[in-house]
Amino acid sequence: MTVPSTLTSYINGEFVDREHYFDNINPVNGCVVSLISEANHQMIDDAVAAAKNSEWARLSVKERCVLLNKVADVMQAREQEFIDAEIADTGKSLFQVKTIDIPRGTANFRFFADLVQYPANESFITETPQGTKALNYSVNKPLGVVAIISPWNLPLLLATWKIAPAMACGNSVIFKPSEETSSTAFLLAQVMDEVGIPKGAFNLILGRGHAVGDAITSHADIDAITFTGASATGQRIMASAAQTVKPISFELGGKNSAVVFSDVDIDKAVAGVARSTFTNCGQVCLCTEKVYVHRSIFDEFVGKLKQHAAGIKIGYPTDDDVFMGPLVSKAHQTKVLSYYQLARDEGATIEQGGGVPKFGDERDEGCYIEPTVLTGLDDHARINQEEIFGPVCHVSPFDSEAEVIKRVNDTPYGLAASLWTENLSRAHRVAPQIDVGLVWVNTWFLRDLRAPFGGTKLSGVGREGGLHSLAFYTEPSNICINIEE
Ligand code: 6OD
Repeated sequence: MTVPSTLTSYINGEFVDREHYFDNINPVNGCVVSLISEANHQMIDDAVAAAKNSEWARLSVKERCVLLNKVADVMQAREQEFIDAEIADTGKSLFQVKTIDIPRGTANFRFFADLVQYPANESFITETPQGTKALNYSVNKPLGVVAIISPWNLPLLLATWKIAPAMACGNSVIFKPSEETSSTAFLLAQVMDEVGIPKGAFNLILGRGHAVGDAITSHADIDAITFTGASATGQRIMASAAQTVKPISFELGGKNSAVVFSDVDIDKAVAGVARSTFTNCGQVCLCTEKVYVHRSIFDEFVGKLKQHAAGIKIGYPTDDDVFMGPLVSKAHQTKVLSYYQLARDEGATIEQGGGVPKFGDERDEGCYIEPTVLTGLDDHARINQEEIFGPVCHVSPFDSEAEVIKRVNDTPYGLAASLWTENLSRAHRVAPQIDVGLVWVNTWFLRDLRAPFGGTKLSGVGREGGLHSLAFYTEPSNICINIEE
């Protein structure tokens, strides 16, 4: 496995090592993978100034798209390095990195480089009551300098989901990845450099939130902020953005439900709910944490879900058939374990898991955790209200459609839900009544990059995806021309 040993920021087309380092830890065994050179405020000012002055916005759309497609080509050519780096930072399984994280990284660039070339501008022929005629048309201009702050759970996927449309629209970016996962961000900066992206168009700032995050989000010359991460951080960024009334786009936390109706094929539904709960160790904002199962099939469903969880292979991310590696960090392992303890304290039945697996080797120093299935709590238990972000779900019985809709919506979050039913009318009837940004029926995390993505309530502000992304990353300016003789 080859992973860069020192990670630095990339500002105005140069890699900048401030020689002030913190450790990047491998969650498999707690060892240091690399050193991260932390940026300072001067470097942020330099990056923002470079972004403002970059020639990127002055390139034609076609020129920008050719370059962004080249970024995707080089990422693909260096796929193995991206795979190794993502695994070293996160411990996620090779299968997942190869099938989800890295392919979506390149797909994001290709998709937005294509999409941005086709939308028409709005135009109207206007006739006033007095008989004056005018042509109104709008031009969609880049916002300027966009700050992109991305999380550690799907590092390359979620960063490029924002970097690609922002740059395709002609913005320069200041990209701050999570301090837990800087390796693929650093590789991406190398790719931008290799491809010859104009200086200042892409700037990478590495460092911890307290050291660099606040200085970026409060910077007066940043024109917009897009962020994926915890709701509490989103609230802080929103307050900071309010000072200069910056546009924001936020994908925040979730407390997502799966609803299993009595008409399902139970084995298929168990497999689907398990995938939605345990993928990436539950560290996807879309993962299921609450499962509602019709009372008539509740016992059978719980029995099969327990069996499924018990059979999940946990181990080294690159070993064959491993589905779950470790959680991302010790701090996160401590947090998820505190919820396992809280479940006990609140009186839950631990149907499966609830602890830390023992390996008898270096992995015991890592951040592993057991996939866990809980039952027995009511909807207002903290376990059923707070986002845990681990491989755990609580399963409850329900009796009627109206009841379950009410219970699913009884949360401060509104990101995603999945419905499991063979009854098409029921699916159409129930889905729009769930107060979330995304409802999947008989599937989960099946993505079309054109579809609106985002959440309601504490789960976010705005939508990205397809034309929604282009709308966020541009500012329409209307031009009204009098066409009277
Ligand atoms: O698939 C995507 O585009 C996306 N934004 C996924 C978000 C997952 C959050 O953890």
